[in-house]
Amino acid sequence: YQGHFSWDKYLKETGSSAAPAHCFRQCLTPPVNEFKSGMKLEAQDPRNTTSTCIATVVGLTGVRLRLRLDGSDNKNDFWRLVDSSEIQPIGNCEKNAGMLQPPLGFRLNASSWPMFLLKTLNGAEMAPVRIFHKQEPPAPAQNSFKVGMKLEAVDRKNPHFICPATIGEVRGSEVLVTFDGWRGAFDYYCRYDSRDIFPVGWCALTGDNLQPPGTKVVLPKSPGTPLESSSERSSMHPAGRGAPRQRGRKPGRPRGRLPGRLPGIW
Ligand code: MLY
Repeated sequence: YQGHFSWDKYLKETGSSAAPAHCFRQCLTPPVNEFKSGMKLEAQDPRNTTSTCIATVVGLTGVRLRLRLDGSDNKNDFWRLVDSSEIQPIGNCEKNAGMLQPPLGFRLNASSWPMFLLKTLNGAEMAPVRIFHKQEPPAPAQNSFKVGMKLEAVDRKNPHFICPATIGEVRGSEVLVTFDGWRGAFDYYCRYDSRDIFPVGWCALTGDNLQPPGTKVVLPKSPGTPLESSSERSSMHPAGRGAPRQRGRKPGRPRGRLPGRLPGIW
């Protein structure tokens, strides 16, 4: 559902063009999403990326999963593409001689983690191996983005939103993603091969809800009126510089002593 927003019209009105699909680390046809709410899987803890945790699918939007780490609260949900390398079937961590960790901010005492893990997995609906995608699409060989190109991008401050955006700057392997109509407050730098940026038309293909551009900038009423470009907007409003990171980054929690292997789960 795209409301009344039409990329075709918008590209014409703004005299701009879409970043070609080969610029992105995304499949040309979006991956199939066979996940269901309630399924459990393994995921890297976004706040402590060396930790592999148990996560539950608490929602689905297009080809993204809304995930919540078991033992965490409901304030730190995160979103992953179904073909993300940061999600794996349950059992994968152990197979690679790793240990499942409690999430950052585990709501119980660290010593109760082994029992919590047993209980959370007991009788759980585990996402079947076959619905995971073997591999993430490969990164394009180089950064081919150009300033002014349009795209669809995750709003990292409100990651359930995907919004129309413009490349505001290209520097080395990074690009500045500026959100149309939002005066720079949500802008961020990311690598050109970030999984948070998509070609124009992506949401229409996945059934995701593309937000309309913001209204913080007056759009020209008649065609031909020069439109202030997003890149100019963001350089006038440097508030979005130095992309704000995930909130609540705390030093790593001390790891409780955990058994090398939990018998009888897999
Ligand atoms: N109501 C919030 C959400 C803004 C979302 C902006 N995105 C779509 C670029 C606010 O105004 O802060």
